[in-house]
Amino acid sequence: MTADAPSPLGDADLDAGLLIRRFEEELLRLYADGHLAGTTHTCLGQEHIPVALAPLLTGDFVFSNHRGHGHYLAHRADPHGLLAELLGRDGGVCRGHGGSQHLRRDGFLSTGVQGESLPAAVGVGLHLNRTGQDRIVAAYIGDGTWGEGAVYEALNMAQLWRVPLLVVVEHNRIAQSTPTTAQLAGTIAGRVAGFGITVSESDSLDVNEVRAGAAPHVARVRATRQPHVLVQHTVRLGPHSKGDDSRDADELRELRRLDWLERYATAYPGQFSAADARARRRVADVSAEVRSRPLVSGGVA
Ligand SMILES: Cc1ncc(C[n+]2csc(CCOP(=O)(O)OP(=O)(O)O)c2C)c(N)n1
Repeated sequence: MTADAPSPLGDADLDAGLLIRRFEEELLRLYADGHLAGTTHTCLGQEHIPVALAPLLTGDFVFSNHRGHGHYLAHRADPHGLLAELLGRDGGVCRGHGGSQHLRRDGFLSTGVQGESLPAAVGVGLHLNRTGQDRIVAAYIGDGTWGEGAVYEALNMAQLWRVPLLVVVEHNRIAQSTPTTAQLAGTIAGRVAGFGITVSESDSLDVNEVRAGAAPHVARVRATRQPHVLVQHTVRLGPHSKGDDSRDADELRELRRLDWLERYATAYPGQFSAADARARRRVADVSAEVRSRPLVSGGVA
């Protein structure tokens, strides 16, 4: 991963990335002020991945994980529904039953149980094949989730049954507080190859490059109905959930230097500041409007 100048983005991509960033910063404020109960895992620094992939996966199934707000916002563009879900207000994606980690809407499903999504995604892919659809299933998982046996069982069947499954690995080199180097023998690519599944790997933090790199693989999964694993290296800028970052100050400083949005702001200040003003206004409006809604039963005032 490098801190090179990013390539120019269209406003839609920049708006999508900034919506995720400012939305999650608002969540941290709401948590600190006592409006948000439970926990929340932010994807600060990783927003470029779903922003890059969303246009390639319109109409497809998307499975997400515990760090799923950015996935939902990029793929379903519904900040009101998400915030209402998180705050237990009227109009939440799952009427407040799912919270941060368990969303279900229009083919978007998330689970906070590591590895749980892949067997379900294989089942969905099998159904899509049997019903003659050309839709595919994408599932975002972290590098730490390669410690779950269900991942391997699912990959095995996905390859045997020729399931149109795209596994997107957001490889941020840490699982909660455990560095990946301390828990993963070999490589993810090597493990995937053991199933005869194709794998591609990128360490680009540039939306255009990530999209261009992924596009042929997504098209091949769709056309051949065979799985593919896309390993996307990235940086987790925030703590695992809140206040639980085990990394030292030097490492965090180095990671912040790679922040794709900060580098974009430096490279394209005019476009960035206009888009940022839009995103901040939008998030402020969403937050005020959703917080004015009635609580569903069990919500936190
Ligand atoms: C089966 C299971 N075990 C443990 C946890 C607790 N947990 C939540 S996230 C996480 C680490 C996940 O790391 P990784 O897959 O690398 O994703 P990241 O958090 O880095 O995005 C753990 C241990 C869980 N959610 N599910």
